[in-house]
Amino acid sequence: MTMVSVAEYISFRLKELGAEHLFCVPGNYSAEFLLAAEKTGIKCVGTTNELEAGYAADAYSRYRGIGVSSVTYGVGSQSLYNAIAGAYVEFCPVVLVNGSPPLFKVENLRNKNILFAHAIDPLRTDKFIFEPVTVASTEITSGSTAPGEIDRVLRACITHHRPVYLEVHQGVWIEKCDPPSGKLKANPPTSMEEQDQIAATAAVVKVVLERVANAKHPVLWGGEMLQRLGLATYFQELVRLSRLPFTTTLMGKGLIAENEFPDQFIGVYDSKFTREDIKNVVEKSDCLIALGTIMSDFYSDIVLNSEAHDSLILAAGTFVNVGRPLYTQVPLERFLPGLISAWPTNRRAAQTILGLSELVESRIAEQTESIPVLTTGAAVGSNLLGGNEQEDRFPKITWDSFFQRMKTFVTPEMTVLTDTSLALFPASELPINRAGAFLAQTAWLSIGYTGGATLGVALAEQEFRPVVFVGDGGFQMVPQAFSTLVRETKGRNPAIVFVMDNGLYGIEQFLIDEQILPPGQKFYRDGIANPCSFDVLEQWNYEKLGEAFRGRGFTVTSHDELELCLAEVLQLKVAALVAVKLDPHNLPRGIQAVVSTPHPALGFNSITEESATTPSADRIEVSLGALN
Ligand SMILES: Cc1ncc(C[n+]2csc(CCOP(=O)(O)OP(=O)(O)O)c2C)c(N)n1
Ligand SMILES: [Mg+2]
Repeated sequence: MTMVSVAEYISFRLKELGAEHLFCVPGNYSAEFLLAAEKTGIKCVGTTNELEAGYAADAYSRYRGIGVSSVTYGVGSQSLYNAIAGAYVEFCPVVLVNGSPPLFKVENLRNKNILFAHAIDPLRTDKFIFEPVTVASTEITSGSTAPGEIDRVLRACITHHRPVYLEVHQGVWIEKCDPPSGKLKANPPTSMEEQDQIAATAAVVKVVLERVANAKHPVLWGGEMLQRLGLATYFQELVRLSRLPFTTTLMGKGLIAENEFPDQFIGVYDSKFTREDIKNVVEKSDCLIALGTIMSDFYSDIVLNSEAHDSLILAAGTFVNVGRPLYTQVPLERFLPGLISAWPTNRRAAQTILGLSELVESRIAEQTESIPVLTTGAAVGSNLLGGNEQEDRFPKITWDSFFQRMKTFVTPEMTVLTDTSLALFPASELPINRAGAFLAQTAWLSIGYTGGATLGVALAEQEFRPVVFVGDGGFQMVPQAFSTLVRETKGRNPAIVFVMDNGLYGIEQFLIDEQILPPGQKFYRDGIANPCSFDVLEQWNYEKLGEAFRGRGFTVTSHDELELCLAEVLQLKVAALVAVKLDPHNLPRGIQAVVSTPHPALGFNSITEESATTPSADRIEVSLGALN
């Protein structure tokens, strides 16, 4: 048996698990690993900072089942923390490969107070701080223990679909060990667990089917975990077989092609800002079957409202709630096939659901509706952008008019990424007609995520063109990531990045308006001239920035300019950065509706000490906090 180095061992295993790329910022502590990975055929993609590398690995893992980020100790890994935490929350199997100082340097620090580069104190701090956001970690100190430890940690990663931490001491990378033996597989359940799972699944399937049979308006609600666990085709089969109307979460958008069952797809149910007609069908369902939903507070109303909760069936992870009763030992990968095989063949017609056919018709009609043109006077106070008379001759771009245009611009050959910004809401209505063609980080919600995630998607799914909608605030978090995109997507499917340039941290201003500012001082609702000073963003010249990063840059303020830009961008062989100028006071429809008609559920004008203690006010706090 030919021995291999520890660095080779890790590389072989990562390649076997599906990593053809890894995302890195090099450091001498980990250089030996990068050299070995490249030799093994893993492309080491250098990034402009660690956060970019982490976001890229997260997105890559969503498509490939594994994502890898390699950094150096302390200065590197600790800049990566946000990305690993997000991957943990959103169930992304990311491997953090960290190179660390050799033992003698730690000893020198401990005994002689000589700092090694990136030392915090004698303790090996990195492993310790990553523990809360990883499902397994190890510190490899010798070749002899390496194979077992590496396999243990990687197995945990693919079993739990969550990040792991793999640290190797400098010098140990080149120590010899046995080569990998056998294929690495997720930990199987013990035979006892398996028996329990089979019995529990059969029991819960029976109860669920009884519920469905007695319900008037059952609705299927597909969630992101089905994508993560590779179970989307079961959902597709259930939709086909049951003929029930279905929706998805925002994060699970594009779980299956939205035009595959046009009469059944009601649109995305994303939050309390969802259109009323979609909300009506979902929230009034007497049997809402949520499959693989990460219950973030986007959906807290359903969980916290007792009536809705009683009619909710929630299968996620390894349990199923049927209303309140909880059935454990029912993993999704068992529950879905179990449900499908027991589903009765006497199908109900989808049209029996109240309001469904009207909803479906209007949703389909809206995909091709003409663009609503804004007369400039309709938007309040454009002084932040320095409104100018010449521009006013052309139809201005608004959130709604832009996204209406995007409904026909976006094709199944594109993968749409949407950053945490106001764009999340109108993007939820884009037609996504290919499974997997939509990505947003809507549970962790870190602004700037798409900066790195686009790189991950571009390399994991090279046959599709990434199209990104990011707020100006989000873009300014990791702007230089655009230069990596230029390099990595040149000549293939170059990325198109739309920066939604409203000049401010819009959502933050919206939340402050609604939660904190007194009546009369609200930027959006009262139309006052300036937002809070800390929500104002610098007006960058994105057009020049696009060029400076060796891609192309555009600025569009009117629909005429947008049309010219879109035509040109589609012909480009290099990534494009397009600044879409928006009136800072403009809001997408779903949010506007909340602002212009005080919504009792949001408790406007009533966030007083008194009402803050009522149960409904608690709910408000939770739901608005979703984007904070
Ligand atoms: C890394 C990070 N920092 C801060 C926040 C809080 N936050 C949520 S939304 C938001 C504003 C986003 O502004 P922008 O990207 O310009 O989008 P807009 O809301 O204007 O559409 C901020 C700062 C966050 N979610 N993530
Ligand atoms: Mg903004």
